[in-house]
Amino acid sequence: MFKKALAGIGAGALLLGMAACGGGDGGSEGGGDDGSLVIGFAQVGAESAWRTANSTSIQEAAKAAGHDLKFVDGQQDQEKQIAAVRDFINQQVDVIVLAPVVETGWTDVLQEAEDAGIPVVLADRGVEAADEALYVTRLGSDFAEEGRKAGTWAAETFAADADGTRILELQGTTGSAPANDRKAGFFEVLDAEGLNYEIVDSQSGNFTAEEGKAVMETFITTHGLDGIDLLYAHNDEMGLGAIQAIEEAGKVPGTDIQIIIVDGSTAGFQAGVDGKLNYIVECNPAFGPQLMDVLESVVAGDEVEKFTPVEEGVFDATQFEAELPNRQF
Ligand code: GYE
Repeated sequence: MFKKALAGIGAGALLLGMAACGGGDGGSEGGGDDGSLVIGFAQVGAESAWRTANSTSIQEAAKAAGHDLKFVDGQQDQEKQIAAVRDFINQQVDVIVLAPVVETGWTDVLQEAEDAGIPVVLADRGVEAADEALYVTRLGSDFAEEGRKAGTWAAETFAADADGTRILELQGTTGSAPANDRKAGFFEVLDAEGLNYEIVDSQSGNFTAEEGKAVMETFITTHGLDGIDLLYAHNDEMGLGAIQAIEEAGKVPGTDIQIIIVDGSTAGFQAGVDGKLNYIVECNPAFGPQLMDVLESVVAGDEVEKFTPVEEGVFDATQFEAELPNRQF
């Protein structure tokens, strides 16, 4: 439509118009002629320090790159995220970034974006494999690998535990990619290593401190803590909430029960320095600048990998203190 309106008013103006459309086929793709993009970002929510750091990283990187970022906080609610994506489609943004709260239920809205000619890039979390053709690429963590890292430490730490390792698990948001994959990767390694273990209980704490604490209180009421060897919490907040519940029950977290967390926030590392937990699998939220590169490539029509993992480490008790000052969130 834009090109049509410009037709007949001179080749120079037409070229300018095409540049504004990124040389696309008349859709809204391409960004401004200064290379700036209008980006619609449907974020999960603000449930954790990780999430806040991730939002900040993406907002700052967009600003630094001169892009216009339309940011919507989905409040951990898929319906809100779907509404945000539809709104971005109506606004004809250049590219949509979606951090899907859960893996399923995206087919229709992703199809709508494709029909509108607007590319979708997943940031952080993934969607089910059936929807793979409906997004361009995902930039984020390898959650299964994070689970395997946690499992590797647990299998080594409890290898000599002859009467079996009794495990509690605090899962992330039900149906989310990190909850599904951190669980799968963890138990994959325990099984592969032949650890003798029992899952005493496993419930979702929705990635928040409040729910993590509440679920841990229920675990303690139901099973007690005597004879429980390990708590595997899928993120820092749930682990920190659980630590409070354990202390309130008169036990010593990190000693009476060993604890693994995933993320590695300042508060998580501080708890490690204080001896309250035993292993941290890092999940890196600071991929804003990398995301801007990906978005620019996608809008330019360059080939991009279907998945770009961010780099992440692991830390045990001997490393907590030295690493604490390096934490960015
Ligand atoms: O681990 C957790 C957050 O999707 C990787 O979401 C992210 C997870 C992160 O709530 O703290």
